Amino acid sequence: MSEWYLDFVQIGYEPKENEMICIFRVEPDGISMEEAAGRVASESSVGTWTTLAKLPDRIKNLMAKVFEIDGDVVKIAYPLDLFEEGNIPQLLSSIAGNIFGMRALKNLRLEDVIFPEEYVRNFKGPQFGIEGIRKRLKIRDRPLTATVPKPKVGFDVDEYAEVAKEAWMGGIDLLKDDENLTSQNFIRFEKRIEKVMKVRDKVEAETGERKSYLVNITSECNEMLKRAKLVADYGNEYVMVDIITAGWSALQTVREECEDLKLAIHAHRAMHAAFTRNPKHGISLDVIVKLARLVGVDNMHVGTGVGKMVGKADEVRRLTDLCRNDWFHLKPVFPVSSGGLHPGLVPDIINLFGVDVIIQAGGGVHGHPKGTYAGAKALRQAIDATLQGISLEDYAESHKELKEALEKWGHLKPK
Ligand code: CAP
Ligand code: MG
Repeated sequence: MSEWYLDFVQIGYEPKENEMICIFRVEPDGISMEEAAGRVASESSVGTWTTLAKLPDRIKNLMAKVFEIDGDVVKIAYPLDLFEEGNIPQLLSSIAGNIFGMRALKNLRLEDVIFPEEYVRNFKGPQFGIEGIRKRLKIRDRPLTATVPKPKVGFDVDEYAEVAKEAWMGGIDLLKDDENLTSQNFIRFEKRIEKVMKVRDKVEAETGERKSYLVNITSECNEMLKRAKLVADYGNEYVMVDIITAGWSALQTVREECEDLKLAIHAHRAMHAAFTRNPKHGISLDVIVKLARLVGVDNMHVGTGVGKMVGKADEVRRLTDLCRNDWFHLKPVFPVSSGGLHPGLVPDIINLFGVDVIIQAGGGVHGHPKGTYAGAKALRQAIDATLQGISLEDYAESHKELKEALEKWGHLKPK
């Protein structure tokens, strides 16, 4: 076995302040942990499978260094010159590329990346941040509410606009397209946004409350830019992007465009579980959330801890902290809690997140026995009760929509 990989192992090395640190979970396949760790460091920086006839000293300075091995956890320091400023695809091609396919490993998971300020400052980050969103929507001191019309796809434009009206009139702040609703032949994007924005204007006039539309522009990149411009023309505040299926390059391009268009970005993470949920192999959501905040999304799905999707409370708490903590110049991201939520789970969500959260309920609004309008009212009533420290049951005595929601779902934690 060539000794080459062990050249990338320097246990006890002190990373420089401006080096990037990756934390991996490594499961070797028939080789030592040191050898496996060295191969990860080599393949993700300058090396390949064998020693090379030439390795100029200058390039030696670009070698990644394994500096800590603790059980199956390996820490690797990367010289910053390995990475092009502001280029997420290139970053991932390095620290999350070939290494996942090496036969020398049974499993590999990228658990975390510690970005030095010198790298972070190449990114704009969120355009608005939590404060900026609250200011734009004139909503203070309470969670924002969102709903996705359900069935998730199938309505035509008129039906969809009707659901939007019912939801917004019932008190929902943000109407959200589902992740797989874009511009199907029965609900073309241009027609949908024209109709929904007319409804938005009417409902704002009637309720005096700000309403906004998380409109899904996910598509080929140039088409996304076209759709974003149309969204801005209608005076909407947001676009929504399925950031994993659309891809990091597209997200960076959309972020640039949204700076000029003054549009906030709602990030849906559909497909993340293809590589995040296996604890032995893949990439953690911690890394995904950090990348999304670097690029500059304003809202990010982080799970519920009690709903239908995987993701326990401690993970949700950790991801929420990554959205909202102090991170150099970057504004905080609004965490979105979604997936099997309904009024009966609102106390759990507010207990987990506090008020700086967007609570999305699709089925939990449109599945209300009395329909969307009542479902929206029930969600807002559950939030009001919780913020006043009143139990849902007590509050339901004088709020029939909440009572009806509790009769159907109680405090059910759906699968
Ligand atoms: C929720 C949802 C969201 C999930 C995504 C859905 O609908 O619209 O896409 O929350 O999962 O399609 O399932 P319900 P996550 O409110 O009806 O469950 O937020 O974990 O990324
Ligand atoms: Mg959805």
